[in-house]
Amino acid sequence: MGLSQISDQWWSLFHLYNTLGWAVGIVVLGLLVYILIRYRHRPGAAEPEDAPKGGVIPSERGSAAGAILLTLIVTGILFPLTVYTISTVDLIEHPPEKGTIVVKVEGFQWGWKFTYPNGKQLVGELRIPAGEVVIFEVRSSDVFHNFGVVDFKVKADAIPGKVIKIWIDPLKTGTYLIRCFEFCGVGHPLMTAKVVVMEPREFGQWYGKR
Ligand SMILES: [Cu+2]
Repeated sequence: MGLSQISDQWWSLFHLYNTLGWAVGIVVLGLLVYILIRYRHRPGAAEPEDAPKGGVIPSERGSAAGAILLTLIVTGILFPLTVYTISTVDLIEHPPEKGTIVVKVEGFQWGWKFTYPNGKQLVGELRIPAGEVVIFEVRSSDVFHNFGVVDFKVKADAIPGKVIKIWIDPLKTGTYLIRCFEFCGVGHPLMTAKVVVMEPREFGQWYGKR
């Protein structure tokens, strides 16, 4: 947590879906086990009165009020989830208007090349300052690749002839993994790079004048 705005939102969305998934799973499996025990076959014992009969549709179909209530509860859960999910995708796909650094990212068989606004180039390593917005313009010089900055939870296709923008705002210094997420030939498993998030002052010394 606290790695970037997008990864924070991604994780809170993940925990929300994970918690709901567990809650639904426990209720469904709990009911299943309860029913298996309650209506199990007991030699000699009479069937419970409310036991379902094979091939017979129960005449009691529940109440309309119950059906409406359940529909409202399900909608009340799913609608906010949809809105939250769409807003997260929207955040990832729309870089802030004023990006401080725009780095051109070029995928090739098999590696990643990074070009900075001042012409500096790096292959296999991306250096960026902490606390700033970094926009990536992702492209490819040969086949389809996919540029994924794993811990920051962003990914973009690298497609020849196309430029796709994604962004991150790293808040913590450190070294993180970049890798290709689209099978692109025999070298694909080795198509990684690292992103080094530096103290702004240290980055400035390396980068020079902006
Ligand atoms: Cu690849």
